Amino acid sequence: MMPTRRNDRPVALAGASRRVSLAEPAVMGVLNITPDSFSDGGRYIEVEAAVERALAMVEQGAAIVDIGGESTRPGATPVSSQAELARVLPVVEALRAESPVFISVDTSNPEVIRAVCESGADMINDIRGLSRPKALEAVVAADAAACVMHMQGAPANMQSAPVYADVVAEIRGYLAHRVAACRAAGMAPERIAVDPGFGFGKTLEHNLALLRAIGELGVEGHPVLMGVSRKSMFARLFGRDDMDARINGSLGAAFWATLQGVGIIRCHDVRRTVQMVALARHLMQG
Ligand code: 9MG
Repeated sequence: MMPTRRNDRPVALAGASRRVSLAEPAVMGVLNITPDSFSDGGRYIEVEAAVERALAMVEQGAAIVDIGGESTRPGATPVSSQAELARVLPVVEALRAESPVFISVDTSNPEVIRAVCESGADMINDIRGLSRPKALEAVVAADAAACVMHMQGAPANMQSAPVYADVVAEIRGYLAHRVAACRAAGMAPERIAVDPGFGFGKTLEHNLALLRAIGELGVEGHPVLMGVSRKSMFARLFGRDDMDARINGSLGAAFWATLQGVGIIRCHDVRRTVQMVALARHLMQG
């Protein structure tokens, strides 16, 4: 498969019963339902508060809400499928009852995939690229959309010593390989997005190389999802670990990603990111 050329993102990402337009980058708001999540700090444990937060992100311009019940930060310990389901399922059900927003669930577990799709989730965002047994089959059976992400190692150890001969080529190859597996399993092309997995088994230099190349990192016909929001790469880059450094870096990356034709931007700061996308789009049109 040919690498995606700059700015040739597809027109939409489709789930079983809903589509997200990619005429401009779709902003995906992060909703962590984890006690140890690095940004929300477990504040949205209660279902009502989680739904309220999701609706606020939609009001701010999020086209997709990404709900996660297991922390994926470096060093995080895994939780059981039951615990993950108990966190995310009530939120998916309650949000679906309140809103037609495109709902994504960040999970790798087939049991969770089946249950959330039955309850109205449109997309599975899998940091493990649908590599767990039965995960891909569960997505196909639900006719859901999916984002397949690259990760070297696992969250518990991924940042210990990541090594690549050519990070851009290797990740492009991995994404093409996972897209081919999804297509072979029966997924329609308009259901599949790809993600290089910033910070998942990557040093700062790897992340910067990927960000630089993001316009040519995808697989033809499939949108690229970028997730750099508030990541430690910006604390390292700027030599200071505070929220300003992390947010400023994230917004600069969102601006760059828009110029480079990225399809979906995953973020915590929805309003600010929407504004970055709008500015970049205005400049591109002018
Ligand atoms: C769940 N999650 C955390 N970071 C992520 C990223 O960069 N991409 C995707 N797809 N998911 C992420």
